[in-house]
Amino acid sequence: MQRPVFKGDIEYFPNVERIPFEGPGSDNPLAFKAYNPNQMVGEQTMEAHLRFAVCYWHTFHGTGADPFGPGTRDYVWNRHADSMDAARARLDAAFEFFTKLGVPYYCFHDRDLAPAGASVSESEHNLQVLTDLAKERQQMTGIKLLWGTANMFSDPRYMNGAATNPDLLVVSHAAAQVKAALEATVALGGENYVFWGGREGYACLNNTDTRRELEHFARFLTMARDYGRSIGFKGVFLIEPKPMEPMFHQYDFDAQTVIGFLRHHDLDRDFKLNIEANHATLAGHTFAHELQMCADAGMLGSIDANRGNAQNGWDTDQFPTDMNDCIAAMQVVLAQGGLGRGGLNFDAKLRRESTDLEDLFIAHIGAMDAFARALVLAHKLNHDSTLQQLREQRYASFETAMGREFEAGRLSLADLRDHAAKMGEATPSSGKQEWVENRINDLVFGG
Ligand code: XUL
Ligand code: CO
Repeated sequence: MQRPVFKGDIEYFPNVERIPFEGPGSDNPLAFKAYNPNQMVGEQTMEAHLRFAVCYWHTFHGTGADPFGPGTRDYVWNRHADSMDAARARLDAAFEFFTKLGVPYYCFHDRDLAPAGASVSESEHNLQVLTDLAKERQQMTGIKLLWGTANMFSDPRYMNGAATNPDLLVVSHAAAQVKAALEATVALGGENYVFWGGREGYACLNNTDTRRELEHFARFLTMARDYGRSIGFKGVFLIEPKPMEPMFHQYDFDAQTVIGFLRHHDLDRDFKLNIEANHATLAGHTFAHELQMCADAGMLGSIDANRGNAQNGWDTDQFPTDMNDCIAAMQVVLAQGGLGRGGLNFDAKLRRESTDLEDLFIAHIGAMDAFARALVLAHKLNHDSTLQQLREQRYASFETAMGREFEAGRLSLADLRDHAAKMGEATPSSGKQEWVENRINDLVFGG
C-alpha cells in the first residue's frame, strides 16, 4: 500500500524522498534492493508478512550518547527550549520518516512521545496532547501503532524497580504510567501493549524479598490486563524478556522463564512474548531459539529486530544485517503461520560514529532488505522436502503404533522398560547436522 508522504511545517529530511524499490541491481544507498512491499511470498505480500515498525526511542531520541561521552548527532527536532515544543517537532519528524521509509507501523514509550510533567496529572496531560496529535497524523497517513509501552526504567524513582519496587508509592507511580500509556495505546488503535521489565530484577539477594517481588509483578500485570480490557484494549499484551542490563538479575530472564511465569499466574491467555534478538544472545541463546520456545508454547507475539556483537556481551542494539540470524528467525515465524498482530520492530540504533541524517534511512533500508531476503529464503527452506524429511525421519519411531501410544499418554514407565528389554539395544542413528547445514547453504547461496 502506497501511503502519502507526511510533511509538517518543517521538512526534517529534505534530501531524502520516498524510498523506492530499485531491485537487486541498484547501488543507490537510498533504495530498496529486496524489500518490495507488494511482492508475494507464498500466500501474502512482503508487507503483510513483515509488518515493519520503526521505534521512536532510538530513532528520534538517540543522539549517540554513551557512558563515555555525549551525543554526536544534533537533530533539528531536538533544538527547542520547551520540551513540549520538541515533542511536537519530533512527532512531525517521525511521521515524515515513517512515510518516506514506507513502514506501516511504529512503536513508542510514553516518555518518547511526550515528556514527563511535574506531577502525575501533568504527565497525563502531556501524553494526551501528543496522543491527539499522533492520532491526526495516523489518520492523514495510514501509519499504525504496533505497540505502546511505558518507560519505567529511566526516572530515578525506578532505581529499585517499578512493579517490583519495595515501595508501594513507586509501584503506584508505575501504575499511573501504565494506565496512561494503555489509554494512549487504545486511543491510537495500538495492536499490542509491551512490558519490558527494565529494572524489574535485583542486584543483592540479601536486601531483596524475591518471592514478594515476583508476586507483586504478577499482581501488577493482572491489574494492567484488567484495566486494559476495561477500556476496550483488544490487542495482545507482550512481555519482552531480557536477562540483564540494567539489572544484574532480571526476572524476565528469557522466553522459557517468562512462559513459566505467565502460566503460573494464569496470564497466558492475554500475554504473549516480544522477542528481541540481542536479548536472546545476552541470555546465552540464539535469536531463533527464543522464537522457537515461544512458538512451541503458542506465545510468539512480536519481534524486536536487531543484533548484538559477537565479541562482547552488551546490548549493542545494532541494525539486523546478519543473514543467517534473519533467515533462522523467519523460518520460525513462517513455520508458526506468521506474527498475527505482531510485527518486526527495529529496536536498533545508529552507531555513535554514524552522524549523517541519511544514516537513519540507510540503516533501516538495510535491515528491511535483510528481512525481505530472509523471508524469501526462509520460505524456500521451509518448503524443502530434503530438510523436511531429514527432520521427520529422526522421529519416525514415534509414528509407529507404540510411538503413538506413548505420545497419547497411554504407556507407563514399565511399558517402556518392557519395550527396551524386548527390543535390545537401539541402533545409533546419525543426526546429520552437517548435511542439514550444507543443504541450507546450498539452498541459500547455490543460486
Ligand atoms: C531495552 C529494550 C526496550 C524495549 C521497550 O533493551 O529493548 O527498548 O523494547 O521498552
Ligand atoms: Co526491545
